[in-house]
Amino acid sequence: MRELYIANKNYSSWSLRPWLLMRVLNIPFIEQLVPFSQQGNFEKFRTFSPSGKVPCLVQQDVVVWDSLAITEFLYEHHTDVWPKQTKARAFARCVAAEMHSGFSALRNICGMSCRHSVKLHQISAALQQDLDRLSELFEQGLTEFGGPFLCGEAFSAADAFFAPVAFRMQSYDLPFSERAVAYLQHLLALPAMQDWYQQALAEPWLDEAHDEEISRHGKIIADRRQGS
Ligand SMILES: N[C@@H](CCC(=O)N[C@@H](CS)C(=O)NCC(=O)O)C(=O)O
Repeated sequence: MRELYIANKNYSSWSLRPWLLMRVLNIPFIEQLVPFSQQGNFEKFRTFSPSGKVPCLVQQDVVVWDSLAITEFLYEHHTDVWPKQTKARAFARCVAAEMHSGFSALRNICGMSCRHSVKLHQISAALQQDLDRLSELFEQGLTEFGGPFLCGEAFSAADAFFAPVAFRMQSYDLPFSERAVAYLQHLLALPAMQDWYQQALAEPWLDEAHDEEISRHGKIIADRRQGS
């Protein structure tokens, strides 16, 4: 059985992608959650992941240690990972790659933390540019392929790659276009997204570095962590 190594559900946006993809597409896996530690993660994560990062998929003697590589590896045996139609599949791959290598303002300013609500100190020009581009590409996908998912009727890896954006929208109340908000809310309502969210709220671990980063960019107005 394949094992998926991930970190804290509250914070680990990269872990969410393959986890959600496999959950929604019913691709069996054993979850191995290794929480972030204050002392640094590199040596700990290096025991299973050559890059010292998560997510990492292990299937017998095959190790795949990057969320996009995991997606392509899964596609070899599960063709519903990417859309069936050529044009939709090309679009899905482009936007997933764009998310994988871009949107640095969104990533740096709005770190994923499912349990928090945050009022940003400001929306910088760079962040606004990322938000505008996201609204644009969501609207393009929804218009061309008919929704409710980004590339048509079926959930695909493209949606998995934007799932962390949905949690960020929820936490930071980000100003997307109306159709973009509706799409991201559709992702948030998926049972697997709700499971991830509830498990994130129930996690006992806090990560000071992540929390400090969030406080640098905004004021924390709610913490939904269970027991807090
Ligand atoms: N490009 C990688 C990025 C993975 C990544 O940055 N993972 C973060 C967790 S969300 C990590 O492992 N960080 C460990 C650390 O910063 O010490 C992927 O897509 O898998």
